[in-house]
Amino acid sequence: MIMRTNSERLFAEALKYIPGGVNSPVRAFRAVGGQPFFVNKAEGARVWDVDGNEYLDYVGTWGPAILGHAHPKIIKAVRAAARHGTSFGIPNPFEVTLAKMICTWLPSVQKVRMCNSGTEATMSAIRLARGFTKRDKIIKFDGCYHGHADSLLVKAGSGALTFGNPDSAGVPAAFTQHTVVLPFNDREAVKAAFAANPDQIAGIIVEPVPGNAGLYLPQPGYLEFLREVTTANGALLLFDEVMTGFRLANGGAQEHFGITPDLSCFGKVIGGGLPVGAFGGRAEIMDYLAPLGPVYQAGTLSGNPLAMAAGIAALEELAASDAFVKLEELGAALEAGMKGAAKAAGVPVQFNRCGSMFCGYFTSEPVHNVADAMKSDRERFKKYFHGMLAEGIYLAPSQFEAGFLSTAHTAADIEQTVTAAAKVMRTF
Ligand code: HOZ
Repeated sequence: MIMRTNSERLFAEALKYIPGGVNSPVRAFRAVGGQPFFVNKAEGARVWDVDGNEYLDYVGTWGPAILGHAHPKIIKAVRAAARHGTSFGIPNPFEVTLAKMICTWLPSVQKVRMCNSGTEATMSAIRLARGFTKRDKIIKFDGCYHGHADSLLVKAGSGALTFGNPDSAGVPAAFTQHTVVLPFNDREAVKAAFAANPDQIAGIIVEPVPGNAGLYLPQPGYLEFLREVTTANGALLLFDEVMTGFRLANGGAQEHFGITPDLSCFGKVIGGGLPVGAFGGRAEIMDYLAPLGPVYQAGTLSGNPLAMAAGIAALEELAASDAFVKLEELGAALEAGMKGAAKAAGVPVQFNRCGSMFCGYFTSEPVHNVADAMKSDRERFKKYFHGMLAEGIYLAPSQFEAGFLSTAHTAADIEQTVTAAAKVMRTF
């Protein structure tokens, strides 16, 4: 029996002062029941709670920790930067270095603007796409989550889907009237939307590998189709690579699938675990941003020296190591192990994976979009989540989130996970 008395005490206190006791809804365990634990320390692939319990972590701070927690090179870089000041609101050299790295590794990105979160990145990129094309409508896909900006909080994934509020209260209908929501992996729906809205669609925003309703992949040719249909209609293609950027490859999903979007959004990995976001793309589009152009976007802490230093250290380490080879090997081992464990236990599971991102759904049918994802047995997921937690393995506390591997995970960790999953699924 795992004791979490310190976490329980802290959560009771947190509930008095913080709505729901958490600063982001997905942390609250409400989809799986129970209470969140409070973390004291994280290192490598593991986190320790305030009661001293150890967990093998597949949340990885929701994606950023691709090198594992507290990577020595990131800690060193942040310490060194902090000695010179934590924020200037004046340009600093780190901004130039990180911008150059992003532009060098992603050929589609000729210029990039830093901000503070993925939400800021997508919100700003949408505004830029509208300003550049002088069109109002955007297409997004059901179950994709692009942060919590008003115009994008329509049929959104992640916590919005988890808690049954995919269209948030507090967003006036007028703010979303220009957002066209379509099913993912459905070409005819996209063609019909363009036909119904001639010369009105500024762009399509898409997570190239949607990771906010669990994880499912684009069907072969689908991203190519999105590229073609946007170009043919004078619209922009926006890749939300907040999760996939520098995770599926140094050049993100666009390198992995060989697609060139017009604009891309980043976050998570490029901040090395510090708060960051960025959006970038073709120079002629990016130059529409203030101070050069008419589209306004700003931020006191944008380009923050600590976040930039952490991001540079993370990307340098990714480039200098065989990280993506290792992540693929670990991912393949996890996938094979989990499929084997499910089969042996006689439990229908769809284990979707792309590189170091994964999700298991408790359904016998393939999952290609959010409607398929909704067929997963969520009562079973709850049992699975708590069973794994009891085995010391921390998965995202929702069926509608992706799992993340890091280079700090080992073959032994995968074996431990598969053994635990087999044990838990045998109790179903
Ligand atoms: N995009 C992450 C969830 N899918 C963010 C985590 C959060 O919302 O707290």
